[in-house]
Formats: sequence, C-alpha cells, structure tokens
Amino acid sequence: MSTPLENWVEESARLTRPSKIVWCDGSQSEFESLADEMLRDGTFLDLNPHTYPRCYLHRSNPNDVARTEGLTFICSTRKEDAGPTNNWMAPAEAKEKVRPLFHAAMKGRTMYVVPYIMGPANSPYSKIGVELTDSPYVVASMRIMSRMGKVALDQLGNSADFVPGLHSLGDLNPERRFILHFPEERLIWSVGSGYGGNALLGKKCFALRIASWMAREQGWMAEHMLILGLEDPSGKVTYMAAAFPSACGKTNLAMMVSALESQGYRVWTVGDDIAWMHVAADGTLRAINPEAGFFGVAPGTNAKTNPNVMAALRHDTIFTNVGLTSSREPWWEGMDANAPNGLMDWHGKPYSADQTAAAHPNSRYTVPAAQSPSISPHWEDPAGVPISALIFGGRRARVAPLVYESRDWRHGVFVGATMASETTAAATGAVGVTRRDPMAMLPFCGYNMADYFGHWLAMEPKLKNPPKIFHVNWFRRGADGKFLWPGYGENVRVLKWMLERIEGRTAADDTPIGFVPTASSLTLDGLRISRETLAELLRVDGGDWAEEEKATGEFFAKFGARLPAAIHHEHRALGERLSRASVGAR
Ligand code: SAT
Ligand code: MN
Repeated sequence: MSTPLENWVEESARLTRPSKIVWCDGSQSEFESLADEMLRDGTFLDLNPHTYPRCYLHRSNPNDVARTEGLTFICSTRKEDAGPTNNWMAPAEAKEKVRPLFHAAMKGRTMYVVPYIMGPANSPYSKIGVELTDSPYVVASMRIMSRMGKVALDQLGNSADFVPGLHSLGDLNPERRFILHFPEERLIWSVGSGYGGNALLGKKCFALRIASWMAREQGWMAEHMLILGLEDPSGKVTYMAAAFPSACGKTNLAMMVSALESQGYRVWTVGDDIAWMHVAADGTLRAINPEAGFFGVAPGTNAKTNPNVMAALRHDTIFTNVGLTSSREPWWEGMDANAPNGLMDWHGKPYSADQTAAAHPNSRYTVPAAQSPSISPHWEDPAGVPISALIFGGRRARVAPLVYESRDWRHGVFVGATMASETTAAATGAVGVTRRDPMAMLPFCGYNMADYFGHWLAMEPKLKNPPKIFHVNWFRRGADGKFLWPGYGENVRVLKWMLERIEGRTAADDTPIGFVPTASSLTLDGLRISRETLAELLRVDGGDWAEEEKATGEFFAKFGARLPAAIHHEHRALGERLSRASVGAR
C-alpha cells in the first residue's frame, strides 16, 4: 500500500515527467553533493573558502529577482473569499490554465521530493509541508529555511496531513509564471520562477497564505511578523512580535545590537519574518517561528546596521544576486564605503562606477538562524514564547510618529488595518509608492482581508491579557528629506518605552491617534538628538491625519459590507477625536 505522499509524488511525476526522482534526507552529505552539482553547472559559484567557508553565490535569471504579486493567485471556490486585495482564479479554471505549464516540465531533470516541517520538530504548533521541485537551489535553500528531510518524513509517517507544493522552474518566462494557492485543499502550485517567496514554498505560500486560511478556521494566527525578546536589567525577557512590509527592517530589528546594552537591555532573536501564534491553555498568546533560517535583504547590511547577521553569514550561507569581489567575497551596496576594485556585478559583469548598483536591490542572504549570536535560547521552544506586545510599522516619510500605543485591542486592530508603507524592491513594480498594507499582510493574506480583520477582532476574548498593540515608524523625514531617527540599535529605546508601558511605568500623551510618548519618557541618554527633532518625530499633525483618515475610508470602501462593524466604529471614533482636537486647537 502506498502512502498519500507516495501517491501524490507519483501523480506529479506522471504530469511533469522527471528523468529521476530524489527523496531528500536533509543530510550534510546530500547538501554537499547538490552543491557540487550546482558548482559544475554554474548554478552556484563558490566563495573564498578561507573567509566564507561553505558559502555560495547564486545569480538568478535577471527577470526573476523578486516576488511577482501580479502573478500570485488565491484559488478559492468563491471569489468573495479571496477578497478585493487578492488576485483570484476559480480552482478548476486555474488548474486547466496552469497544468499545461507543468506538463513534461521536468523532462531531463530531477524531481526532488523535499519534506519539511514549519516550526520546531517537536512542537504541537508545527506543520508539515512537502515541496516537489526541479530546482536544486530551492532544495539547498529549503534546507536552511526549514527543518527539511528525514526529520519531516519521520514525523509525517503515513499521514495525509501535509501541505503539498508542486514547483517547477518552467522556462522562467514571466508570461508563463504562476503562483497558485488552493486554500480549500491546502495545495500550492508554482511555476516559472526560482526566486525566494515565489519558489521556497514553505515561506510565504504555506506559512502565510495557506496557513492564514488554516489559522482562521482553527482559531490561531499566521502573521508576517518578527519575534524578539527584550531582556531588561533584571534578566527578565519580554517577547514582542512586529509586522513590517518586506524590506522594511524586520531582520535588522529582530537581530539588533542594543544601544542600551550598558544599561542592561539586550535583544534576543526568535524569528525575523513569520510568527505562528496560538492561545495557550493559560490564555497567553504563544508564538513560534515556523522557519529555521533568515532570507534577508543584503544591501544596506553592514557591521553597524546588523552586526549579528554579518557574523552569522561568514559560513554556510547562500548569497543570491550580490556582487563578487576579486578575492571571491560577496559585496553589496552599503556593506562598506566604496566598491572594491575588480568587483563583478550581480550579472557577473565587471562593475563600473557609473552603474546604479553592483548588487540587485533585492539581493539576499540565506543563513541558518542558529548561526546568529543573537539567537534566543528559546527560539525552538516547542511551546513558543509568550507575546506581550504586537507592533505594526511601515515606511512613512510623514504622518506616523516614531511610536504610539493603541487605546485597546480593538483600536490596535484598526491601527494594523490602516497600516501603510512605501513600496520596496522586495516585489516587482514601482518602488517608493505609498500603499495600504494592513498588518504587512497585503501580499500574504490567503483570504478576504475584511474577514481577516474580523479574525483579529475575534481573538481578543480568547486572550487573558491581550498584548498591547503599538505602531512605529523609523522612517519619518524632516523638511530637508533626511531621516529624523537614527534607527537600528537605537530602536531599543522605543522597545524600552513599550516595555515600560506594558508594565505601567511610564507616561504618554493621550492624542487622537493613541498614546504618544512624552518627550521625557523616552530614554535618550547617549544619543545626540535635538529637542526640535524629537518634537517633530512625536508630532501628530492634524492636517496630515485628517487626510490619512480620509484615505483610510477609501481603502475600507473596497471591502463593502464585509468590513466588520467594529472597524467602521473605530474609523468613526478616530474621525471624531481628530475633529475635537482641531476645534480645541483653534
Ligand atoms: O521573497 S520573499 O517573500 O521570500 C521575501 C520577502 O519579500 O519578504
Ligand atoms: Mn517577509
């Protein structure tokens, strides 16, 4: 008798016609032989074995360098269940359209069967996926990003309880690229891309789009959030989860070297991108990081912005689309001051100074989480870590102050639902355009976002002590266009304020948008920042917020009658508080 997994592998092989099927065990020797094969065919270039042992550079096809949101679909039976913010195709139609692209797609190639666990191996919150792929780069990346191979197969046994994901590089033509999610059968199909979130199916496809659907059905949360622990001088660690859109600094925040270390505050990393959160028997919200590695943006990463990751990626790391120095070391913009002589760009061509960049702006490192000096001793705790604060944030040149605290859970959900951010290179399309990105889940929510807001609201009564909800903005700019806040390790000052709010120990101004720190409640010693700059960082501008309130209304209108009444209520309440304040100010 064959198992459900064997049946699906066989059925997929009949469709894709690989010349060989390899079941991956996740071992070091398997990785080494894959790496050798990729070195031979040019998929991998080796890096300096003395300074970057067991590290590789991969150059992707130049038309395949980021997630392609326009080619990503939620294929639920009913269009309304995908909602107005997702692309939708009916399941049967989607399969009819895309099946031909899989037909004999693996001819002359190997099909790798990649079983993996999202979450620590022995956690009740973990889930199993299996990816079938013809890309050895994907196999090598999945081995870093998840618990891959024998450990997953052993845990699965003969069970049918896994999320199947079929992936083929196809011909890498964006015209024939589709990333399809069938949430009702928990199935993923991805063809035509070998890149990151399009191809490592455990990550955005499973751990967010499919998992968010499952989480709503089962009463938990799958969120685009980092998880960190803030240690105070007494040694107590308070855990926080934070949602920011792609390429807005989640990894750097999660791995921060605290500017207040001498005062006893340090940050421990649990996760940098995705949080699965469940209500435990005692009513606490417990988070696990379903991933095992970091797939971080390289440009801008350096010894100042993220010293922990710089240390982590000195061995056993895969680099994608970065530059290559003459001593075979990876290089990217912002790593150090000047491009070294003899540099090759991400296409493999000699770099010249009139070029915009040597590394692609969405170039990445893929590194095992355990290699970070900041990794939390609890990062693989099967019970997860208890979350005391949820943080939302985006890239906003104006409007949003450095930090504010929502009035309560329901208002916090509204704050998350109204998040906006300037777009980045993590997805194809224009960069720097402000778009609404609720909870940083716009590209990742596997169902109607109005229902998603409803799900957030429905979590509150299950929680004994709902986490406090905050909003941050590290990216506010002054009239001269320069960032007002130094960011990075200095962000711990904001985390410390949050901790003191959680513990009821510090002051805030009650403003129409929520609680904003008083100038004296932030710990600023050792930081050179003028009183004017600080005032500007914390300012709630009535005019800007009136516009914001209007734009929010336009965004919400998309959801029609499906938008929860509580969200409408919060929107109206904000409007009223803003107009009362503007009358008061006159
Ligand atoms: O391409 S990924 O989705 O893996 C990275 C990101 O955009 O957050
Ligand atoms: Mn992400």
